Amino acid sequence: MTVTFPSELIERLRAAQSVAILTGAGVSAESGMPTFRDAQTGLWARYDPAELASPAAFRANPVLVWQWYAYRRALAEAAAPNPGHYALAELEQRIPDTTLITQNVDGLHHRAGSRNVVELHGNLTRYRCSDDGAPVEVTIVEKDAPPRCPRCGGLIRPDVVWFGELLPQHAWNMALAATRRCSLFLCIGTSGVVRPAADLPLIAQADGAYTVEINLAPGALAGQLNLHLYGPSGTLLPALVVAAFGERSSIG
Ligand code: BJW
Repeated sequence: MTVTFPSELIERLRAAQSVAILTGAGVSAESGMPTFRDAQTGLWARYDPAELASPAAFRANPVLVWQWYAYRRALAEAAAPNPGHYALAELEQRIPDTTLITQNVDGLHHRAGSRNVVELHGNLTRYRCSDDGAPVEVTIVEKDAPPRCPRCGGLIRPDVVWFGELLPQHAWNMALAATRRCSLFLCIGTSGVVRPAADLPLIAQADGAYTVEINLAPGALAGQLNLHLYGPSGTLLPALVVAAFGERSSIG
């Protein structure tokens, strides 16, 4: 598929010394990972993801929330990065000061070869104690119910950020610093409704960066950034890298 991009975007990408990228669930949709605002399927069809991703949900029904994360971890392990993930890894090769800020917890950016990844909402494969907050090593993931913390007996939970919880301070600081120093900010596959991540493109824009949204369809950010490109990120991102830098190297 041939895609034509505005020449201003191509020129800014070629000239950029520093790029910040925010990704959301949409970038992994073409790897078969369900997004948050899509209806879930199968066993999980009757649950709203936004209601499972909260400390209150875990307190009320730790078994249910644990099983949901075990299911999503298995999905992520079976999934492969898609051409959108690989194109972003390629972009980092072309522009070394590229920071990939992701809200995703599936690890697919790392698996595609991106190195400078800031995980704002944690990672599905790490765990911590829900009582004392300390990291816990879980080698065999029990699918049915959360194990107990070997130190204090508290329930173990995934090391992800739920609604009402603070983002990891270091990750947030890294994301903010990259946002403030970039000349180009790409916002990809996110509904742009969950804060504080959704504030980042607007902060970049206020600081003078050229801001671009890539999404399947218009959403909360529509009309707010410098440029909006609508289409699947698995098609648009590889096409953008080729348009700016020529044929891709052998990443992926
Ligand atoms: C494609 C595509 C394709 C599909 N190609 N595109 C100010 C006002 C009101 C509320 C708040 C506020 N500030 C903070 C809050 C509260 C809350 C919040 O933002 N609520 C809003 C819903 C209103 N924020 C928080 O609680 C945050 N903490 C915080 O602010 O702490 C301070 C505080 C504490 C106490 C009180 C108040 C403040 C924490 C947020 C944590 C979010 N956690 C989750 C779960 C992570 C773990 C897990 O994965 O299970 O993060 S919720 C969920 O949403 C997940 C996602 O990372 C995040 C964003 O979702 P995302 O990625 O945008 O996915 P979707 O599904 O929404 O969108 C997919 C998009 O892709 C769509 O646009 C599609 O079109 C597109 N797409 N296919 C391109 N092929």
